[in-house]
Amino acid sequence: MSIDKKFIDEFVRVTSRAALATYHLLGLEDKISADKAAVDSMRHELNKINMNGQIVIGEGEIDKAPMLFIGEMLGSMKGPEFDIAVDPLEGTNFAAKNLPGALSVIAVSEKSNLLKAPETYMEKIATSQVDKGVIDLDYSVEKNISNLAEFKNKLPNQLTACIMDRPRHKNIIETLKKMNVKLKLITDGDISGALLVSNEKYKVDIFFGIGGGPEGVLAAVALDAFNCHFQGRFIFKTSEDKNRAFKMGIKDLDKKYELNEIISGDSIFCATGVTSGDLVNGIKINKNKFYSETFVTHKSSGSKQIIKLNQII
Ligand code: VTB
Repeated sequence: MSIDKKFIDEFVRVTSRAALATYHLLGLEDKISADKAAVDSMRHELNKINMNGQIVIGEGEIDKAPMLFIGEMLGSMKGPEFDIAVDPLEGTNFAAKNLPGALSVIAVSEKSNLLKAPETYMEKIATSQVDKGVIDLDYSVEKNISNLAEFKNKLPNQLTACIMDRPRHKNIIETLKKMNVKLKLITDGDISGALLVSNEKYKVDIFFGIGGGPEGVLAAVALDAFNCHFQGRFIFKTSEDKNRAFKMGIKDLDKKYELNEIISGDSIFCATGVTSGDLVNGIKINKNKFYSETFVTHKSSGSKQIIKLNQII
């Protein structure tokens, strides 16, 4: 079974409308309202689709999130069964400050094919397609960089690594500097950061570091369509985190997830630009119409494209 191509347009509509909903709140330094606008819009649009959709990654658990909570059923309940992961506003800081890189993101798989990621951090590594054993989350930074350089027939100083600029990454960043690897230090938005390895035009060879677990799973769906390499491992700090993950079905808390254990089968990924960034441009409004750009992948058809739309508001 695969996901019918017709659903691409439907999910692009969902993320482009959510991006539009947030557009009006850009630069107001109000992360909560900007996120809420995207969530409300996304839920409204998802419910119009002829599907049995279930949120597996959303705004949190039912007691914490009034909508798009994990387990929530969406759609007309007539149609195929999907697992749905959403990040209605990825980069809430970007939106609140009207900075580049805010996105509205959704990933959809056939039922039971998407990893349910708890709201915790994830250690991640992503590159373009490499031979087995070249890159591994368990290797040192040095080993990954020298292996990648050898694989790409380059020197370490000809490689670029993308990583979130956080104190927790001090050691990785120091090592990369010592090896003369070029850095692309991002302040937020590690879905986009990870996706930069999907095409040479972005000039990023490797993505490293610890960011949100849900964001890791969302990025993995698109990276799977590009046949990229991705591994992730959740990081649980408190016993409460661990219990919650256990209840969600994660038995081995230290497990290193390979891409095919995060997403299997067919999938659709859509990320619409709220503000312009590395992947796509942001929403533009002209009279009664809005223009949107959406980064889209559909695994089974091999479709990978930026869908540009002019829609009536
Ligand atoms: C991460 C990253 C996201 O927020 O979740 C980050 O994956 C939070 O990490 O893309 P910190 O606690 O270190 O800020 C984002 O950057 C979304 O803004």
